[in-house]
Amino acid sequence: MPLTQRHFFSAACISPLAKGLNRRYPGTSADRPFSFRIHNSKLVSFWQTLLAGFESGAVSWNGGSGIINNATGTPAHSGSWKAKLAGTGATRTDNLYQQVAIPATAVSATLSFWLQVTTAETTTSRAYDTLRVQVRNSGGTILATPATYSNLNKGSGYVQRSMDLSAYKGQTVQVFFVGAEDASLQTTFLVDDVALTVQ
Ligand SMILES: [Ca+2]
Repeated sequence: MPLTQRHFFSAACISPLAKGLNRRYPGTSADRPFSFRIHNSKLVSFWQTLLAGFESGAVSWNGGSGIINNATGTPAHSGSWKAKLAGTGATRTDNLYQQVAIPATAVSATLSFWLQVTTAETTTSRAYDTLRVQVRNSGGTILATPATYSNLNKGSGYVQRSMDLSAYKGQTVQVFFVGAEDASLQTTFLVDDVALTVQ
């Protein structure tokens, strides 16, 4: 657990479970809320989410206008805001990304988010419309595509997805979502509560 003495004393002086305090994870450049848990007077875990969420709107995220929205017709998983990629029934590609430095000292780095897929496609075997989750370097080059979802993942509610990004410790990367739709039959990808959690 890559804690500094400053973190330890901050934790020990407050409460057994604290959340929402702004601290800077060692090796990162911005203060963000962090959480920790104390058991038997010992700090047993410490974690921090490095990505900014959607509740402030399109702040911190890059991509096409309107992707991050609070339209009530496509509800968020939590709060009012979420990202909506594709969903037009016409050929298009929506990009959404945030750049983040994953500290070299992190023990683990896990990307998680909640995804809901609705579609007018009826196939049970062909992925016509896709949402790719990519890791790109700061120049935009694709390093990996840890997950791809499609119209085949349709469902009536949000489902939590997660993937291990610990291979990118010590790197500045773009967490990148690409929603691509073919020429007919809409598929909507709703993404919310994106978190990159390091411990
Ligand atoms: Ca389609």
